[in-house]
Amino acid sequence: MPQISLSRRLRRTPFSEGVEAAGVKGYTVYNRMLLPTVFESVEADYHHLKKNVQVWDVSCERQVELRGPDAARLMQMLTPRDLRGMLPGQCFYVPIVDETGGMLNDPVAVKLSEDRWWISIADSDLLLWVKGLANGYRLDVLVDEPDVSPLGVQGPKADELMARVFGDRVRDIRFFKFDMFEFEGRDLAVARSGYSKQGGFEIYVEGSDIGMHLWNALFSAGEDLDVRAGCPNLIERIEGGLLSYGNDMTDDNTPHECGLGKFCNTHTAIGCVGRDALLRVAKEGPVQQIRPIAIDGDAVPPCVQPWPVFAGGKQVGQVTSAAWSPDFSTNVSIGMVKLSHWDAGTKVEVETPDGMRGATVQGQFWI
Ligand code: THG
Repeated sequence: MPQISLSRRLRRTPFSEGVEAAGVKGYTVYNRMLLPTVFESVEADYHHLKKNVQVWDVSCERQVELRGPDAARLMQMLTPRDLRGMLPGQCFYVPIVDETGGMLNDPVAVKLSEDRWWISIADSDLLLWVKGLANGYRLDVLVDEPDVSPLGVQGPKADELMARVFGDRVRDIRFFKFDMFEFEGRDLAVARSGYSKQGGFEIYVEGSDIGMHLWNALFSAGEDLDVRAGCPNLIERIEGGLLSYGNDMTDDNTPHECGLGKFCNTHTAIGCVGRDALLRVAKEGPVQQIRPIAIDGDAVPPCVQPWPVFAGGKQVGQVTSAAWSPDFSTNVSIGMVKLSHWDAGTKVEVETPDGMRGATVQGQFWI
């Protein structure tokens, strides 16, 4: 197979040295930065994540920082989620939409203070859209990408490992909240969040220089916990229904099609640039929506192009992420399915690269 050539344009991270010493076997590119995808094997990594604790280099979740008197106003322009009740110390999963109501990103918004926010972005160039709005509307706000690199600590033993490095106070952090913790004289935001359903934390590492110090501190403290380097796991995130921007949805989809309607308060999100468009589409309701789909047969190959979903000889959707699940003994997948066929239990066929497979639309994700 051809290799992807490295250069300055493909950014390394403050933790790349540790990731490579840990024997990373595969990378993807995310926000023009390296993101590990495999250490031992996707299956071995999956079993370890569900039993132990892993340290994830998710530096590629870059921050778009908003700083200044108009920061909160700009943040509300970006999303149909009503942010008026959000307090400093909270994180919100927020759909970001354009003027047509199309999804531009699905980041975690972090409210540091009234006039300072981080947008922890998925894989799209959100910085350019945000700078464009700030300048076009002549807002009093600075928009840039700070030297902040999230480090994930995920898995059932995450609390124990984090308490050893940051103290027992980390155990008190509630889901999607953060607090400040000192490491080597630096104050770091530590949130209870992360791209897995196994529980854990994200440390927003401010200053690349301390990256490897923190990486090493976590591995030293967790030797007896069998702490390993890990990464977002394809199987686990499909089982849990965690969406991947660019794979499971694009700017052609509304938040409602993505099942993110619960994170929209479009009527009260005054100022959101996609508000009028979303009010129109939300009134009709979506005609296609993200669904979990179980695909029959043995392990499917990786889904690198959408797989058409058929019923009665007609295309009724597409699968965009799929993997064999050892724990559920089926192929788990995420697809976009038309309203006529999205009810739980609906039988469909999926055209995979190695042939047609029977499949069943599920009522809920596996975890
Ligand atoms: N953490 C941080 N930044 C990120 C991600 C992250 N940026 C990129 C990417 N992940 C953004 N996408 C997601 C997708 C899902 C979730 C978070 C970010 C998520 N969802 C939970 C769920 O669906 O169960 C909870 C959402 C909620 O209830 O608020 O966590 O992972 N920093």
